[in-house]
This record gives sequence, structure tokens and C-alpha cells, in this order.
Amino acid sequence: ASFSQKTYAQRGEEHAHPLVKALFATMERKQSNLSLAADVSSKAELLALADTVGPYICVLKTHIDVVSDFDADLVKQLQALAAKHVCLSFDDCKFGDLGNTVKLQYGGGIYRIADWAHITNCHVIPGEGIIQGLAEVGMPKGRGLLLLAEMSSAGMLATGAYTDKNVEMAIANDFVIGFIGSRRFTEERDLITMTPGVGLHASGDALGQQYRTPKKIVTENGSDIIIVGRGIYGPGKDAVAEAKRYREAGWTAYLDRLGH
Ligand code: S5P
Repeated sequence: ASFSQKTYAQRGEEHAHPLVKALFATMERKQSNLSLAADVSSKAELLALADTVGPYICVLKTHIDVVSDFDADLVKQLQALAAKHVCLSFDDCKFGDLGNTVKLQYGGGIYRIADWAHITNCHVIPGEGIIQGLAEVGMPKGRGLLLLAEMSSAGMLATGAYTDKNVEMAIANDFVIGFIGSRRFTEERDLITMTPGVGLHASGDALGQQYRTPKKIVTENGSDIIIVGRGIYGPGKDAVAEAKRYREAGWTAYLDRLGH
């Protein structure tokens, strides 16, 4: 059977990567294929959002470099919240430089991403060396990498042969656990797809973002995890109510895919 036809629980049991096993187990237990994109710019806002929405998500996605009062204590508290709510941390670094440079960016600097983020991602524009550089830092720590095989924004250039190359590189590299993109890309091994640009109401923003529904992404396209940001915490929104709504929509779309 296609991976899209299997339950998250079954895929977790059959998967070789401990991080992916843990992710699928969490998804099944929390009945959630929702990742929160917590793009807020202060430490207090980020911690409050992570704590209130934590019960409804499987992955907390951050852009840690947008937090204006970042400090080491933020990381400590984020780790504690991830443990409390049993979700994985994903810092959306979108690395894009030479293997040697990304090693420094991923393992060091002030953010020390590899020390706390279970998942990060990269563009493969520099070639396979970027994966090898990141793997040197992340693999010994049990981390996982997503490749940006596609993007959600209008006019994005990751298409056709470039997307196909991403898939080839993912299959060939054990450090890669999946993709950012809009669909299932391969049946050769169980690589997860996480999809941003998901919204139940708006069709986009003023800067090129485009939203599609959980039904389109999960039921029809076979993606595994929906990433939702402003649909949950945007102006005037009740973040907990919206998180519950997106969790329900994502999970229903998954059950529909299974034919349940
Ligand atoms: O193609 C992409 C890839 C990513 S990771 N399009 C995206 O929107 N993202 C990220 O998903 C983006 O950086 C942001 O953190 C999130 C979408 O947020 P929203 O507020 O538009 O739901």
C-alpha cells in the first residue's frame, strides 16, 4: 500500500529513524497532524503561544531569529514546553549555503539550533554538500532534516527538475526525514511531507503567501502534516479555539484519506 494509505501509527512502527518514530507516535496519541508556525517576535509571546497551543500540535515550528529578546533561557523554556506537551521542535532555518558554512550556522552562533531543534530544513541550491554539512552536525545528535522541495508562495521557483532533484537527494541521504512541499513525493521510502500555506479562510497575504485547505493538502495530495501560523494566532483570533479547529480539520482530512 502507498504510505498515504497507512496509518501514522503503522508508519511509526515500521520507520527506522527514532525521531520519525517518535513523531508518528505523538501524532497518533494526540490525534494531531498540526504544526504551529509560531512567528511572533517576543520571548513572552512565543512562550505563551507554545504553552496554550501545545496540547493540540505535534510540531512547534519557530523562526528563532525573529525573537527580538532571544536568550539562552528561551531555549530552555521551549525545551521544557516541548517535553510538557510532547511535541517536536522545528526551527525553520532554510539553510542555503555551502556545507562548511551551514555547519557553523547550524551548530554554533548564538542560536545553537542543533542543540535543541529536533528538525530543521534547507534549500539544496548549493548541491548535496549542504546535506552532508548539516548531517555532520545533526546526525550524531539524532536530528532530522527536511528539504524545501517546493514552496507555498506565488511565483516560487522550486518546480519540475529542481523538485525532482530534491526527491533524489532525500532518498539517498539518511539524515533527510522528509520535505516541505504540497504533496507526497515518493513511495521509495517513508519521507514525510510538511505543508505550509494552509488556511481555512484567507486565500493569501499581501506578500505572496497562498493558502490551501487541509482537505486539499492531506486528503487529496497525501501530505502528512499541515503547518499553520496566522490562521491560528493572527489579529483578533482566539489561538486555542483556532488550534482546536485546525487540528480537527487536519485529522478529519487524514481519516478521510484512509477512507475511515
Ligand atoms: O514554502 C513555504 C515554506 C515555509 S517553511 N512557505 C511557508 O509559508 N513557510 C513557513 O510557514 C513560513 O516561513 C511561515 O513560518 C509559515 C507560514 O505561516 P502562515 O502565517 O502564512 O500560516
